[in-house]
Amino acid sequence: MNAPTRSELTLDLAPLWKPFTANRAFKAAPRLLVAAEGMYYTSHDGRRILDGTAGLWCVNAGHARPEIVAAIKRQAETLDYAPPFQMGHPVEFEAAARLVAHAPTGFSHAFFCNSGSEAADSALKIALAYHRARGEGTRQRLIGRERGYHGVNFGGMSVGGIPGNRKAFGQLVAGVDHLSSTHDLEHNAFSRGEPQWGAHLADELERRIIPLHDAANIAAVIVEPFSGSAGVLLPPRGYLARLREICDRHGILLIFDEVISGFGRLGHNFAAERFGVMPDLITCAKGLTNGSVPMGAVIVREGIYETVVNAAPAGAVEFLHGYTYSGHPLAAAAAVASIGVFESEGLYARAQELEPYFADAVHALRDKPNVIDIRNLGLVAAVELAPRPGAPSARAHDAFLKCYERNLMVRFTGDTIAVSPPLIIGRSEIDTLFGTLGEVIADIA
Ligand code: PXG
Repeated sequence: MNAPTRSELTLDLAPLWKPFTANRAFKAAPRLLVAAEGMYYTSHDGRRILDGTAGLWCVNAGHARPEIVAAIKRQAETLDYAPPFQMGHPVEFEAAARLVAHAPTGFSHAFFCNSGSEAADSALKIALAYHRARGEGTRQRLIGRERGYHGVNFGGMSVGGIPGNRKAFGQLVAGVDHLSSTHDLEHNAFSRGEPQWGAHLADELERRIIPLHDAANIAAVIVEPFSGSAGVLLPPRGYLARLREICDRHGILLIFDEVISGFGRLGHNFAAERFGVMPDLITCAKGLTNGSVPMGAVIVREGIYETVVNAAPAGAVEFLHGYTYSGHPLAAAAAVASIGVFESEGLYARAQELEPYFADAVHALRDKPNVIDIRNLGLVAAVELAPRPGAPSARAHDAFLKCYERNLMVRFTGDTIAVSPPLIIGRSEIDTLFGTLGEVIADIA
């Protein structure tokens, strides 16, 4: 690998406006990744960096998988692009069939887009179109949850509940309400796996939100099975099942945003299977192509596609929604190859096997200074630190920078450090990951 050293970095950093990044601080001290293979990145200053976050929760099978690279290359040479509207190409159909087969039983159709944000907005629109097609067009309200993250487009941002992501952006989509967050350190700190306390928080839907609006005006509830971006907030035991029951009682669609939780993160194809709770729609992205080519999808339960499609006159476009790059040939080829790798390697079973070891390793950090909570499930974990007085998130930010100096990439949000490695991680790499993180937490105390 020919990674440039820091002194060879002659890039002009000025013209790029970086997303979700402190641009000025970053350009003053850039962190560039120039290559990746398996569990490791190569940094621009020539170091091997252990990928503790599967990129950004997406490279579940590890980097530069030859099968996926070859599929993308082959596809680019054969058919680089085809219009998705009123035209088709074989690989988008193949990708849909693979994805639906990979989805829980009862899911029948996939709608493609290019990101998790687009998947969230597409799912919300499908929910509205479905109710309208059934003659229940009054069902327009959308319910999200505090601290939820459903991307950055207006629909997903509006049902999302991370204050900083919303407050600069005006009126948002009207008619949205939020359930309370389930995160509660007083009751659940240092839970191993699903926390015990808090299933009753789902009852808010029936007790507080439905009476405000009348169920006949509510289209859908959207939640992440576990919140990733907000700092790995796990659902209390029984919570998702209660949400399901209440939605069923009132004809409300339940959408699981599985952009992070899908494709093996919890040791199952989708978190719906891990929790034994089936939503009506699943959004996914990230792991769908192992992070290699942008792609998102909405997968719907049997009956939803038929209802929308059959309500339109013969020959009419039934759902006026889609993207120039819906089902893009390169993305579709990457999805087929990625699902192929996940399945043929039994990668999710491997994640299940590693889960207890991974859990022990993260919970061993319990006595490090300033640690106020540790959470884990599948191959995802979080260590929450006490904020420095007057400087929220500074401590976790320091931990992130110090880990990177020590050749480890982690995520931080607020004062929580999140870890979600590729599912190919080995035990010794788990030791290195949490060993380094533990040293760093002690050093910055
Ligand atoms: N839904 C969920 C649950 C996500 O985690 C999105 C939607 C949006 O996906 P796109 O592809 O539009 O980015 C996400 C994205 C973090 C972090 O800090 C996580 C995401 C994005 C940015 C940062 O953990 N997840």
